[in-house]
Amino acid sequence: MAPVPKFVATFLYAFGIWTPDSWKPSIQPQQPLLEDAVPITSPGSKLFDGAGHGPIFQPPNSPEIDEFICDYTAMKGYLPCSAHSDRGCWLRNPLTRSEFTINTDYEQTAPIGVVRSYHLYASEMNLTLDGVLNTDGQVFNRSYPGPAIRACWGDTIEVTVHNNLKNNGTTARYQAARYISNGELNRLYIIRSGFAHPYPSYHQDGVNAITQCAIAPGQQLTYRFHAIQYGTSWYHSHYSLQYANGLLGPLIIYGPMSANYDTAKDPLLISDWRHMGAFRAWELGFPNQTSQSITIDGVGTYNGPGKYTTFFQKGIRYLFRLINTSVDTTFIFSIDGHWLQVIEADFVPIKPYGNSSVLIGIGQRYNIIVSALPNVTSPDGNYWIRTVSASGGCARFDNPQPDNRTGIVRYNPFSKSLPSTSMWEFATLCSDETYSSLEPVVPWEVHWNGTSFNHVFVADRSSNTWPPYWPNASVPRFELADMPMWLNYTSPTLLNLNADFSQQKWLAVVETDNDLDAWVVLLITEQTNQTAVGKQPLPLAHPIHLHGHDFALLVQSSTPYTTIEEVRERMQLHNPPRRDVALLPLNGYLVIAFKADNPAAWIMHCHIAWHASSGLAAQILENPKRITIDKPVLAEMQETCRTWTDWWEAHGGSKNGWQDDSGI
Ligand SMILES: [Cu+2]
Repeated sequence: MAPVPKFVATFLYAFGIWTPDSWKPSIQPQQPLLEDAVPITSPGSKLFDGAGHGPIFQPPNSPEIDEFICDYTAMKGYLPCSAHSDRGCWLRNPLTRSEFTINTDYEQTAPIGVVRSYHLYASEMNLTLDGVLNTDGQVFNRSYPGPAIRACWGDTIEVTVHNNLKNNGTTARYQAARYISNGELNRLYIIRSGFAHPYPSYHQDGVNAITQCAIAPGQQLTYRFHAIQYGTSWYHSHYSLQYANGLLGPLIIYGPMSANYDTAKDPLLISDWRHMGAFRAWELGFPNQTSQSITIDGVGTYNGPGKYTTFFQKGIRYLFRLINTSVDTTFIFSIDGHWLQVIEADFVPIKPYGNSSVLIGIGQRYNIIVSALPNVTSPDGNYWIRTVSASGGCARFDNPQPDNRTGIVRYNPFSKSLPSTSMWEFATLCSDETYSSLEPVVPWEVHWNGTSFNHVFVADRSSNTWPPYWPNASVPRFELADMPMWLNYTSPTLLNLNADFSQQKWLAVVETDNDLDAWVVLLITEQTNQTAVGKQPLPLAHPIHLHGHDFALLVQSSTPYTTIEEVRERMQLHNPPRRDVALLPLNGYLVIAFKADNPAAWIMHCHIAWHASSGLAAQILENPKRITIDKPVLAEMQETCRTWTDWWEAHGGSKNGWQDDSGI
């Protein structure tokens, strides 16, 4: 596929129209490097007249063959300042010396961008990602992965999700259209006093039964949010197990980086993959909830080395965006003979550190820079890219175990041979990157002197058989809050702020007496009390994901929780690592903290999809008294609920009780 000619891209961009051809550049070897970012000036174009307004330019960290542009028309007097020798700079006003850089506190200020509109169409599709047919695929825009949603730092993103799903592929009896909601967008806005934002966003998180009702089949819903953070993420359906079937895609916000690179690769979505749809596997029970293959960027090979290929030119520094979109697998990414420089964890730029590999939990993202200067010689110039499954229960593949050689770096674009390189030696333990390595560029100082946690969550296996999952008997029940979570699809939390939540133990109300600077501190621990009645341990590492906030990781302990005094001795308050997914270590605990400055209902869940379905999740209802729902927003929410409830009742939802799982 040829690159989209510039005038076409401009047309698409200017009218907010998006087509599949505009986002998926083909891989072509030996591309010329991008220059340092300079404004595009094209005298014939009104959009690009270059006079009297701020800069329009191609972001330096978009992929090599690309026509995507950042439009900072409103940033009068500013120039782009990203350069090969200074990727930390983004925009600078030479007269006022005001600038937006890697050191800018993005939670206080962001550049003014433009509104970008995307449309996602969910539908069924047969998928043959690894050479084996899966007839239960569910995708956005007839593609796996779905289209990249892209924007520049400070843009407003509008995503309209159209639910064209016809059936869900569970069983013939239960074949029914299901709704799609669009999660994982929440980290892109934080509502703060004194910080301008064009739209209220507390209802834009896209979690069914928490921030909205479902989007019924045939319906659509538009999400709007403000990209005050930048970096690498993904979007996915948050309805039950839908993302396991393919409803996901990358989400990239262009901005500065904490180390220098020359050019960027496409985002790499790394995932486990199954030949059977997730709803079918769920119904068949635990033995069937396994994976068969590994895909990179949607490409894999069942029982053999993968086909993903990328090309290097010697001496060039490449930016990679790694995203683990798995259902059940923690991956360790490496490239034979190449050292990695890690520069961003989730949405948080960090001080660069080097490693031979990087461990990526489910839902986590890392930006890395790879210099094309291998430290071992490969005669044919080919090197394996590897995605090794972490050990200790952090992956569950059928035999034959998938090949960890899932991609190839080629220095010679004409070579067709397979690499003969050896893997770096590294540990495969299922534990996050070293705590002290993840040092954010923009620091947080956490102030906490409490004598108790705001809430304590214990991850365990429960003997509860309520709430009613379908099929009721055969699925395990996990819990974070003394009861497996179960969400009512027709009644989202945000429309029930005054309800009595006492029976919903998975919902934690956090109130800070209107002090938006107060820190909320949560303990999340594995169940290690063998005598707890009705509880059993869940001895695995769990990737715990919080919506609505980056959290400071005050303690990440691989030894069991003892006392709060021990926590106070161990916790790091000065610029701790922060992110939005952290591995709860096997038999250990996490202490996380965030400022209660984003009042809304946020979900916190294990990102192993089977575990979330089994109820290993909780809701944080943050300062509910500060949540005011504007009339138009309320009307839209109620309309979404009305169309969903109509559809749900018409298809016997409440009567048949065919909600498969926790709801997420
Ligand atoms: Cu889990």
